[in-house]
Amino acid sequence: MSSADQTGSTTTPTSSAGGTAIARAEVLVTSPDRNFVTLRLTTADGVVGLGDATLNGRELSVVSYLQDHVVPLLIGRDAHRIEDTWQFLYRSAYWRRGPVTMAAIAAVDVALWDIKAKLAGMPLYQLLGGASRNGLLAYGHASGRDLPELFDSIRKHREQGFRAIRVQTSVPGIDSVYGVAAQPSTGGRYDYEPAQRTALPAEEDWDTRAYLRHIPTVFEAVRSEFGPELPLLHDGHHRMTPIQAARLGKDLEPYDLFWLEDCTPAENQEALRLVRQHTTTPLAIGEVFNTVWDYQTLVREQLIDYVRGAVTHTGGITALRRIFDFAAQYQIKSGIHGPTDISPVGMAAALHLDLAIHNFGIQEYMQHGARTDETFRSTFTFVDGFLHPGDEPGLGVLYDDDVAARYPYQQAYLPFNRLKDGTVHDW
Ligand code: KDG
Ligand code: MG
Repeated sequence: MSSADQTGSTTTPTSSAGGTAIARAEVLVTSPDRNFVTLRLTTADGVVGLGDATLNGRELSVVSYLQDHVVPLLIGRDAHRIEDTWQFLYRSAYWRRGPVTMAAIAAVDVALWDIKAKLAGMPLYQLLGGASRNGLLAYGHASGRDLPELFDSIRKHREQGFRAIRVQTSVPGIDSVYGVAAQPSTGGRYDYEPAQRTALPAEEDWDTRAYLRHIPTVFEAVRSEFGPELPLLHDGHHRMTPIQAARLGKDLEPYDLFWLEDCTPAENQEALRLVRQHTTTPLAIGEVFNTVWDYQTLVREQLIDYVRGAVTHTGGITALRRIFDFAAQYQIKSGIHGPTDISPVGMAAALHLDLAIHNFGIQEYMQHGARTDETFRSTFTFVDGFLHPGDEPGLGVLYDDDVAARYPYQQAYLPFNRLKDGTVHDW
């Protein structure tokens, strides 16, 4: 798919901006290892800003939202007016929230922060208050179809430097389970499966009772093999009812998890009251959320311990920063979503924000493939288990149009689940 682009000027209240007026806005689509949508804004003076607008499995909806409804509003606006632009895009649409809208707003917001930091000649984290730490503890994804494969994968992650590890395994009696690498030859690294490049979504199967029986035995084995120190995480991927989640949290308490993620489909925030009453296992939620309102009860009632929002899906740095500041008043920390469907642009934005906020918890780091890294050339580093966004002015990411053009968009879907009797279940 070719890029969409709009140049020229329209009359806006901010069109007297001169050199910092947005002169060009391009929506770029590429699929090096998976689909990515990127917004590139260029000012009249030629300063370029990038924002990630990738919504896994629904990429072209955000392309259309940006291209048809947002880009025409941007031309001529002063790139410096980040807050005003955010409020304008959020409020003037009348229709609020939702993943498509908020991914589009996020892309504009991050591209404007990139431009502002480049104009200031500083890495973005400096504009957000400067570094609050030296590096960002990152967790990687280990998985295995059985314990030997899982142990091997955990060892490989530790060799790569990871000091915190997410553990996902197959469950006896279930053919294909979220988070488990299909091929152990990849080192047990779970990667590209979430958006399969197929014309229809892949069907997987699920059995919560079998899962609840199996997972505590896995953590018992991992703890006895790797000892008590290693921070371990687990993703329930929205599959449990509140009472099932409460049971899993309780059963996992002896293994001292860093967090249990997405134990229930948390659009029902009140469900977490029940989970919380029963377990001290720390809870992390929010990768599918897109505004502060999704966290209102969860934060105010201290029903979670980590906010999992992504810069890309939560309206950008401007909005996610506010969620973290709100959460900080309740001793809730950050755990920004960082799978491979967040592009290197979205990842860089996350790292700048992580470095600046006080209530940083941990950063998910799934590692992109070589083709993605060649398309998006980034300055962020991963050394000895810690990420750092680097010190280039702006975000520190360059988009290579020539490389991107080699990888056209491909239809891709996330899988879905059916229970044994054929009922559709949360994936
Ligand atoms: O797009 C869906 C993926 O980002 C999601 O399945 C990954 O749950 C995920 C995680 O924790 O990284
Ligand atoms: Mg998750």
